[in-house]
Amino acid sequence: MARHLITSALPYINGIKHLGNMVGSMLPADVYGRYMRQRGHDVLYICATDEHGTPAELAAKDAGQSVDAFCAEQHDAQKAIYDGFHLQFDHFGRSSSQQNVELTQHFARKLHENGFIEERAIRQVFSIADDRFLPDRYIVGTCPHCGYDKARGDQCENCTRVLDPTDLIDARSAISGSSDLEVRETKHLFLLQSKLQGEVEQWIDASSEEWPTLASSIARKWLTEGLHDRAITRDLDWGVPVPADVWPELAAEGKVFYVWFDAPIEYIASTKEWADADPAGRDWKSWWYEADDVRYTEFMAKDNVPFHSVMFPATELGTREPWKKVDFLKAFNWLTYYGGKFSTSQKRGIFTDAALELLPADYWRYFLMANAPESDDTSFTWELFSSSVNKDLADTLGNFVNRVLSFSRKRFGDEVPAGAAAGEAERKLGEQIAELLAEYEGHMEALQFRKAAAALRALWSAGNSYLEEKAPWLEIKTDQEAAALTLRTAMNLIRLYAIVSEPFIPAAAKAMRGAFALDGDTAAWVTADEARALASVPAGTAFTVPPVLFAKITEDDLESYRERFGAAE
Ligand code: B3M
Ligand code: ZN
Repeated sequence: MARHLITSALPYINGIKHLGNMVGSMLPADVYGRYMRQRGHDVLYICATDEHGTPAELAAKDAGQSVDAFCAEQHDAQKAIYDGFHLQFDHFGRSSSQQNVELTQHFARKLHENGFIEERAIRQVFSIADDRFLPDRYIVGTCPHCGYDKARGDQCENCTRVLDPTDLIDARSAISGSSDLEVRETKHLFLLQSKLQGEVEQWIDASSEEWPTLASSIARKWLTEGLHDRAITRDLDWGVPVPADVWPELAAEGKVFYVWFDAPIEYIASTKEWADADPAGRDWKSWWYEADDVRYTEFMAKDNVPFHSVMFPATELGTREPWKKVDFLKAFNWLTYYGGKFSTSQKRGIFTDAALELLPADYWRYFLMANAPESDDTSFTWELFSSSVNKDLADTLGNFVNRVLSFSRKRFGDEVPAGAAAGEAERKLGEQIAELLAEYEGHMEALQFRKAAAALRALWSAGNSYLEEKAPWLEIKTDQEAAALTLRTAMNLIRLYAIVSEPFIPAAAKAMRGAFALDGDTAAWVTADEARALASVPAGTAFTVPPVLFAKITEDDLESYRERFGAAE
């Protein structure tokens, strides 16, 4: 049994996230975590809300709340939604936790001791209209590299290049829109990434080989551009304070650490939050410190790759302490809405809260993973969504389950019928299911989710082909025993589907598994032999017929969704 540490990019605290945010981080992490748990591994899935930085401050101000109260409320609101999507975090923490303050300050002290932090006077953008220094994300302007006119002072989300605010053309305050900006001198702490370039390159060479190209190519691009020393403090009221014992002057000025310095450290701190809830039974450090027995997989969207593949490992290396670095970095492209960006402000696209109001989580989980933006962007359209869920979930899986159980109950009662002994058709089916199962497992181990969903569909389709070929509704006219065998075999397929579908559609999987009264039944994975035999549900097992698993989306539904959420312009 291996130990698998899984983290997904921390959603910013401000605002309910849209589906694109979830499909590029938390959802695939959950699918993978569920699968690894069912395979019997020791899994720890950690996430948290990313609560520092100007976004939280400004959003709290707009909400007329203190930042802490705003963050506490938003954290719970987001967590409730993720519970609705059946995301099984072992802990969903908060980057404003005391554990993160202590760990972030510890990292800063060690980096300082080892000569990787330096105090420098810099010229920073000050907004007269807002009477404050403007952190990078709150300076917007035109990107000097690609001309994108909504580039942020820290990164251009169009060409993903990392920027400094003074690079921007026609810079203006994102708070007031004022371009009445001036550059003033102020002191900040710098992480001397340039001194760690060689070590980071060595680490990337040694560890990024198996990463998806999307992740390794972005990491290499950033390394090729050269690691620049980066300011890791800000003039904000909200954030991890600079420790006064090391930097008394900056602490007295109320400087806090840059959100991207403390946020990745929250992966560790959130693990400590988890352990602090049960100190006798949980050991947070064994997952992160000298954790050579742990395999660490990260999930994120591509714009987060630079910070995770270079800056955070550089920070860990600079402490000269054995903190666990990522083993596999799974990065995703974007989910767009009819080819355009989801937008909170322009209310374009589906947000996680609205999605759950419309349809159960399984519909979204399946569609998003079966169409995950792995090698390219995926454009969400209502037409693609409805055809995918109607065909795969309602027709192929749901219909199979309902017609097998309903027909058997009608003709043979509430117990799995015995019937004849398995014949050549069942042997062939068993071989086919075992092969498809192995294919599915291969894609899941490789974190290829679209391919895994395709293999899962093939498993569901194999059951339908068997049913059509045997046609128990015809067999029963001449050979009851044959019809019973077919139905018993199909019922064993239903239980197998319940187990192997759980990572993608946990609620429907639970309903399928719950149909059979099997003592001590668990979601433990199916072995190849069990797949071949298709006999885990013995004759005589009592069963019930669950409600229809997936109601189809109608044309009227589609019309109303397009109306409410917008459609192709
Ligand atoms: N809060 C997600 C984003 O850029 C950012 C991830 C932090 S992970 C340490 O939207
Ligand atoms: Zn750009």
